[in-house]
Amino acid sequence: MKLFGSYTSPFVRHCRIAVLQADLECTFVETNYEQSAEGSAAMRVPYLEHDQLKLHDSMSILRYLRELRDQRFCPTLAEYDLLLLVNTALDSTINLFLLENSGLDIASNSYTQRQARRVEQSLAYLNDVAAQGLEWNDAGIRLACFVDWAMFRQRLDFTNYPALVAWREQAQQSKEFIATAPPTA
Ligand SMILES: N[C@@H](CCC(=O)N[C@@H](CS)C(=O)NCC(=O)O)C(=O)O
Repeated sequence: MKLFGSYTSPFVRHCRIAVLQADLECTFVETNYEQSAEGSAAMRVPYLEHDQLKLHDSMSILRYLRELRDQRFCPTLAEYDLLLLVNTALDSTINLFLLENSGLDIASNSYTQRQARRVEQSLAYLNDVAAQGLEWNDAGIRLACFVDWAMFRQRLDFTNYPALVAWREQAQQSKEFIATAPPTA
């Protein structure tokens, strides 16, 4: 089994955590933009190959990895919905990051303004959810990967979201979360 990705992507990190948790034999193939454009129809990382199987999104990869160990992926509707909400906020944050890096003025475009509002509204909601308590399941892991990535890239201000900061601190107790941290240099 081969997992293609980068060491900084939060989507890839979540999959790497699942590989470690499941103690699966899996080769990590570091993959840049050019290689992912060749290797995946979605032109993104992560993607996974296992024998004849090819998966193009972290969600299907996670489901596959969990099922290889006879676990159900997102067994409750509440966990699934939370995972999707975290993912929506993460997608928007990363899109804004990539658009800004490509030279777009994201402050003056009406759709990127909407994306930025989506992120803030999601963070406020997720902060309330985190304050009530989270579990180290796929929704909780994705949220920790998101917050850690946003801090690593200095993309978001978490001053008003103390429960999200606390959740990231709690995540540091997971050996898989520590082992998959983005490189600092
Ligand atoms: N929905 C996808 C999102 C993956 C994604 O956005 N990956 C980013 C890296 S963090 C990427 O490869 N972006 C390249 C691009 O958008 O061209 C998943 O969950 O796997």
